Amino acid sequence: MDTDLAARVQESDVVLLDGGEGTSVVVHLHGATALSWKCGGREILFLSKQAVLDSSKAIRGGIPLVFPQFGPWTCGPQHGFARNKRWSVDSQPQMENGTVKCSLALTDDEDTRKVWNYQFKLVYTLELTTSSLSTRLTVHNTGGESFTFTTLMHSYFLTPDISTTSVRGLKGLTYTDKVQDGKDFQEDRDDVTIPENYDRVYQKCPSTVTMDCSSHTVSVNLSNFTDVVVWNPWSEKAKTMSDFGNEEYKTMVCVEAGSVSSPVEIAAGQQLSFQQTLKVHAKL
Ligand code: TA6
Repeated sequence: MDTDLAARVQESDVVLLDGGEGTSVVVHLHGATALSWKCGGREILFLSKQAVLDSSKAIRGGIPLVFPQFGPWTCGPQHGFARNKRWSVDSQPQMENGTVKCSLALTDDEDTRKVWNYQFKLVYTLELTTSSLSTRLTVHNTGGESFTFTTLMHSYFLTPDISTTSVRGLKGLTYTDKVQDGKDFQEDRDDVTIPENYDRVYQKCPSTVTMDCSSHTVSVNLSNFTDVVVWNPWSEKAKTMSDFGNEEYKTMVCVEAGSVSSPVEIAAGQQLSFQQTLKVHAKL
């Protein structure tokens, strides 16, 4: 783990997946939030220098997990409780045929049932190879009645410069623009550049979208997710976030795999899995 990251966390709060050859992932048990993903020595995830890592609030960066509610929530803070709870290690990191696997779990407790009275178990599995990271969330309805939820992997990607960064694979999709009063629009660009505050929910997404920046690309392959959120707070909103530097919008973009545009129903006893597979392609 980077020495500067090691200095910001308690060893007992994090799990390290070490793939060797400059490949690793550091996951914080608070929210099962991946803080860092190094691929061939390159850091792929953005983590704010002002992110709070003492488990007192959701982590600003990495891959926060959103469950059971994406966006504003009448039962509690937006984006639900999963990113603000302490997860347990379900299976320790293990290398198998060149892939490091690890899983974390979260089950309902009196705090969650107080705000959202359903029984569940979430199992979050990370699989790391020399060029990819897969993150899979399996939702188990362990109660006696069905419930609905929305879920998302709120991935923050590092970029050398937002002005030379784009997202590909969104052309032709309908998106809900939260910056324009939630109105729907059609994307007509092959390369979606981000010149200002973007907060868009692209719906019925193809299996793969790609974040393209000057040094590398990250392809995001969706499995069972239906939507992709593209978010950058830009300068004005950056100033309103205490755990985000005023200039940090220039070196990050969120490309978030989710099922958020319509609620997902899960029957009693059923389990549903949602996965993103992230692949890095360095530019020569
Ligand atoms: O995913 C985009 C978004 O929903 C934005 O609207 C913005 O609120 C962002 O999430 C961050 O939310 P947070 O609660 O982590 O500050």
